[in-house]
Amino acid sequence: MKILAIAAIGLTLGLSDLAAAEPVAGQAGQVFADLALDIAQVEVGAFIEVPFTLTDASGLPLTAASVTVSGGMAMHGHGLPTSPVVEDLGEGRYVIKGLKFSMGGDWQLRLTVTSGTVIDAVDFTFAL
Ligand SMILES: [Cu+2]
Repeated sequence: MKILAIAAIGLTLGLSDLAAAEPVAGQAGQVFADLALDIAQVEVGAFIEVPFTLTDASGLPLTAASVTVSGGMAMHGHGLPTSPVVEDLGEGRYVIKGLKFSMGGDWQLRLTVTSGTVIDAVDFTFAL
């Protein structure tokens, strides 16, 4: 019985972890982006790096994609305070560098992804 209880707890934790790391579909449904950290939990004013993976509509890693980062606070009428860049780590893995959110409130972040014939934009909205 003890082992079953532990297994049940493990399953619960596993499911909630999966929910937090749910890939987000692009507007065109061609690209799915999975951020490795919860950007709603980052520190305001701190430079952060955000590793992420890209997969295509078949669930395969989207390699050698060109990715640009944009965003801002629509309610405040301003964009991002910095100009983040994306580095390609290979095998569908990438990292956003130089990203910072300068204040608390509602933010939008967009990854614009181009790879061959694939063009898509993945949007994230969150509050800090
Ligand atoms: Cu603002």
